[in-house]
Amino acid sequence: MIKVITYGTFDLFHEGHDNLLRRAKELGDYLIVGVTAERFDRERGKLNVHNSLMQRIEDVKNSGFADEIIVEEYEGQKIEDILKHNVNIFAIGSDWVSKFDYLNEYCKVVYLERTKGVSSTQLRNEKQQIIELGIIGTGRIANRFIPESKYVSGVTVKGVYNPNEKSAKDFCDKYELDFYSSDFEEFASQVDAVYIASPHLSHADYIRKCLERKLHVLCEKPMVLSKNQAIELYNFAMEQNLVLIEALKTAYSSGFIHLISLVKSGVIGEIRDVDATFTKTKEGNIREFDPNQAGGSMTELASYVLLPIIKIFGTEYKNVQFFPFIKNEVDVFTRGIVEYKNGTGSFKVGLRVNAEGDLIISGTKGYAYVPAPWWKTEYFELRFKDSNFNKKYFYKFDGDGLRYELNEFVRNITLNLNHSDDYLFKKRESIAIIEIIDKFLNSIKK
Ligand code: C2G
Repeated sequence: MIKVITYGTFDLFHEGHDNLLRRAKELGDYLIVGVTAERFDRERGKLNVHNSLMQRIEDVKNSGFADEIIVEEYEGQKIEDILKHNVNIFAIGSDWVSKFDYLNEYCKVVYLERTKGVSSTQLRNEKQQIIELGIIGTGRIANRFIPESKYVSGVTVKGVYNPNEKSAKDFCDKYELDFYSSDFEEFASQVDAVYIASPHLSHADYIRKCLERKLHVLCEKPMVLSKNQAIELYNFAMEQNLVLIEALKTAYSSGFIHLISLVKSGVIGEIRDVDATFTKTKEGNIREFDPNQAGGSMTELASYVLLPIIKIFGTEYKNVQFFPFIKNEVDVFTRGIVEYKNGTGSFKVGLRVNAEGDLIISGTKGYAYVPAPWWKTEYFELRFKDSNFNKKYFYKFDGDGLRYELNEFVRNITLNLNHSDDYLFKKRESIAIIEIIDKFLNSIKK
């Protein structure tokens, strides 16, 4: 019996896929089809897959050509599959010519002519309206956002707004955008969605104005500094059937998502402590040290360190305590403890202090160790008393990571998820984090 294997995402199953599977099957007697897992696609930079793994498997099954369907989960799996299933032929479309020659060592490699004029990308673009995005603000983060946005399909950055016309114009020229404006109405009328990258205290007002003008909003963290305001704005977005999400890149990246699901599955037992640190050493007369612009370590960095705590222990904490070091009215360092019924969340944030930026999740059976910078989760270990059971996990965290939050924003708009709470970062989690920052700000008020 001649066994053939082929792989693919098979998103929005089309004629090209059907032709490929038919010809692959004709090469032998038994066809195995490997369908890519969501995580694997994200890792290899395919962020825009529309159909779920279940749907894609169903589509391959319905083609009637597959004798067996497997899931492709990681780099290097092809060799293992070929050996495990005693495969004779590896077949793949001609867009991959020469890329899989290394498999010749294990079986015959056949590149099948690709069907012209049809592709998942083209179908995705046809199905998906391209979202025209405007950026509010022209600071450091806005500058980092533009190159990242190129990696996300279904969205294009059209223009920029800054009340200071010169800053808007310079930014527009630098990135060759279509337009700039210092007039909010004019700006808002030319886009479908906005990314708010302005200073913290301006967020709430901009969000409200954008939602009133029927624009979806992706807002830098912390979205706002008051719990009530967060609830009010999320509700307003839902009433308007608009997407509003907080741009916290870690929450949308595959390494972090997997870490949380592993820990929640109980592999390291019941969790007693989550200890997260994020510090920087900043100098100068910058916004971060300005009390009139809500400067300080907590407003700047607490969204990150509270994320794993809230994700693991939930939003119902019993108490929270802060130990800040304040200079010129802003906390340049804060240690905090969030108390839960069965454990604690500990964190350290600082703008003028050096500390190891790692994350340790301690459980009754073992612990998870994520080295610095844990907020760009590329690697972590699960460690146990018997080190033979230790396990290492590797991921890709591309670029600055801002592409992950934008990708989630586009996915939410395209799939109309604003009512479902099917966000990777839930509204109630975002609200709980904002509430803690809110409590902190009140605690240091004179
Ligand atoms: N294909 C084709 N004709 C098209 C489009 C796709 O023959 N018009 C083929 C591809 O060459 C591939 C298969 O259909 O062999 C699945 O295509 P995709 O779903 O785009 O998957 P891909 O990203 O190519 O994944 O590990 C994954 C594999 O390496 C391939």
